[in-house]
Amino acid sequence: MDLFAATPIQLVEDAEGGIRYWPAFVDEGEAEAWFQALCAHCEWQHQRRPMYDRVVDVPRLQAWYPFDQDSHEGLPASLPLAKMLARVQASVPGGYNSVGLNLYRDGHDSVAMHNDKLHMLVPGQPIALVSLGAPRRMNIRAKAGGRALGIDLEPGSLLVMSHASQVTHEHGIPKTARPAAPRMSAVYRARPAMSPHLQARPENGEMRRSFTPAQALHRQRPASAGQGRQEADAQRLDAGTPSAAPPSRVGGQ
Ligand SMILES: O=C(O)CCC(=O)C(=O)O
Ligand SMILES: [Mn+2]
Repeated sequence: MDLFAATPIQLVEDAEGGIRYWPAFVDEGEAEAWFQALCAHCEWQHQRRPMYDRVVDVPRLQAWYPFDQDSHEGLPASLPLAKMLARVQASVPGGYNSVGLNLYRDGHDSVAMHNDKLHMLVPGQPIALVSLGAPRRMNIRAKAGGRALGIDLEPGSLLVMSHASQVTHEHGIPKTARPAAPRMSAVYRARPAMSPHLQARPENGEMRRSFTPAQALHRQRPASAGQGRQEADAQRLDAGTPSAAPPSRVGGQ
């Protein structure tokens, strides 16, 4: 194994490993192959969420694959997700049973500052985030206050956040005015066992649209600004997947 990849940068400290970053977790060629395969073959969805009196777009595409922790049943053979999981497990062992993917088509796509939803995470288990495609900045901020830490998530990198860090810190990917090529994150989590209706991916009342691979990277904008759909990212509602939590809850996946 590459010694470089074996040494994480410690960004936040806590009793569960804090937040750690491996810049060169996999080599460029492998990262690019994973990115291309996931772009082409994931079942990308564009969510819309009710917000006050309107329905707004979630400003990124998403895909979800719950899977069996032992057999990995649920991870499609056409995707490199099982291989990626094996790499994650070798560095940061965990009880992963779900992977959520985000596709940021350009600098307009984003995820607002949030913590991942605690009721959707097994306590003590890590959250492992593999970045692919173009680099994008993630901001990490202590809820207690202070300046945000900005970290440029490189393709082929791994960011691991402890469960405890979701209580103390928030993270987000801000929009950028700079030209930004597509970027993807694959986020492995340990979800608690829950009733079948909660395992279903979308939130109650949520509207989703599917994308073919060819459409996935082509942003479809409203015909005229002002009349079109509003994006949710100015609010904190866009952060994360579907859950049964009340819509006002700040939450990630
Ligand atoms: O794309 C990323 O790096 C962050 C995604 C995230 O925070 C989430 O899915 O909850
Ligand atoms: Mn998150």
